[in-house]
Amino acid sequence: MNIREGNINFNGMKILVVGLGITGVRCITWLKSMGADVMGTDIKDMEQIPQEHISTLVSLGVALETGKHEEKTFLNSDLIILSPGVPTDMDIIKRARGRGIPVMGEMELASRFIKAPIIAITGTNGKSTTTELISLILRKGGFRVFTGGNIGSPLVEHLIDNKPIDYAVIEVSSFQLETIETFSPYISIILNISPDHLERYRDFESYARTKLKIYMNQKPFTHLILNYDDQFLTEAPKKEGLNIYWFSTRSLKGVDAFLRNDGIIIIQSPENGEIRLDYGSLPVKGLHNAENVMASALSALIVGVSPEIITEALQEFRQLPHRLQLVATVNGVDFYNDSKATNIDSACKSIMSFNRPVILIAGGRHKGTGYEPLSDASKGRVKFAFLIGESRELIAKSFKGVVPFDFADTLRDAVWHAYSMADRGDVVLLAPACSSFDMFRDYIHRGEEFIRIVREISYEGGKAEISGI
Ligand code: UMA
Ligand code: ADP
Repeated sequence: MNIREGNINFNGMKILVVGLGITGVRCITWLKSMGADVMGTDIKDMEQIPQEHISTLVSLGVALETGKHEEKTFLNSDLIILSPGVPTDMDIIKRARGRGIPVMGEMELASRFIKAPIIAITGTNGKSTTTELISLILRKGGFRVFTGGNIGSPLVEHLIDNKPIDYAVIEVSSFQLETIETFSPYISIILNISPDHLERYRDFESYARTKLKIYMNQKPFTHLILNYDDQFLTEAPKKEGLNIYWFSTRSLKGVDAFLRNDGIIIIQSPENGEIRLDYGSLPVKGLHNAENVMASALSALIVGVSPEIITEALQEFRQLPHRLQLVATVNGVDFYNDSKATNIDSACKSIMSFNRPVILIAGGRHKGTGYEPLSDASKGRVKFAFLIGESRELIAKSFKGVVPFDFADTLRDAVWHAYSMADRGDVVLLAPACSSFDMFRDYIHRGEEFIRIVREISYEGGKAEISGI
């Protein structure tokens, strides 16, 4: 079997797609259109899989196995494609590999057929923001762009669209990187690496090493953009022949993009000029977003977008929902929704973005990482914390004696209590540091609930001075 670029013959090939989420359904749709004999399997029962997925698959005439993964289904295949959420170390997958059956992830599969250069963004935090920033700048610069990957549309979506593009700008998760073999971006970015997903990885090292796979297959003279303030990245083994660019919010020397003490960002690309930006005048806030801006501007300079267009696009960019999003100001109290702060580092960055008292709402499903850094970041900044969800006892252990806190049984209780103790000028911040699955469908559901409760407060809170809703 040869499924390398240009040499494809899926006709009659028996392909098993594992996982019937968005990735599985879109993979199956494309593979069917290429003439493959596709089957889908999902560990969930039929009724638990979204109805629209099942309808699509039934209308495509695809054989389905649900509620189980049978060994014979795997061993009878010519090729197995995994969705990112499927653990790659399952016995059944090992046995298939042992029989010589190729197993690959959707990103690896799709990237083999994509002709346009890929700009790939990974990191523990900031991937979606940076993916959207780069896409906006490139589009403003006149390029045709596909935006996708972990941000929501699997890469295979572009193969289904089949529209001409100049660049594929894709967010790449560590799960997707686990199964790459030849995936080779033109520009890759690693924004940062901090502990996350320890429910899937043995330890921090194995999670962090997976992130480095993003540049391992890159061709000479292609580009790699890294965070100079991240020790794991400065010490990581590099690949010979790549153009490496560093950005920093702490160092002024030895880097290609930096933030000066006066708030001016300088971004230099040896070939394509320099940008000076008054960071304070941009709509995005916080040191972490300065990093995202630097990484985005560096990639845009590399592909030849002019400094003027980059500056214009950065001025236009609006914070994505559920990321440090100002929801409303009620009687002088600002409510910020950072529901996407699903790990410790992003929640710390969120808290540190404010130089006024914060009433924090944190907690949710524990992801295996200790809360001491959260307690350190909160010290002196968080005047009170309301802890919710499964992890509240664990967080409480770290906060004890450092940050005053109380438990709340629901998000609604937490937000109302937070408001009742807030003074004018305070911030009520939802930055959970945990995933949402104990109480909500996902982080979007959690963020939307927060917004709904803030709305309730602004309506019921008497004669409120309200802005933002
Ligand atoms: N499943 C099995 N067998 C298993 C495990 C899972 O059949 O052993 C099934 C589940 O029952 C479920 C299906 O697989 O029905 C779900 O597949 P999936 O988890 O890969 O989810 P998708 O809907 O395909 O979405 C995936 C990404 N999800 C994950 O990586 C968990 C989405 O990222 C991504 O947007 C989408 O592909 C398109 O590329 C989400 C995410 O949470 C947002 N990502 C993690 C993160 O950002 O931290 C990595
Ligand atoms: P990802 O796609 O990697 O989850 P997002 O852009 O969706 O990243 O942001 C996720 C969370 O991380 C939000 O809480 C956001 O405020 C925070 N964040 C964004 N950029 C960074 C960064 N460079 N470093 C740390 N935290 C960040």
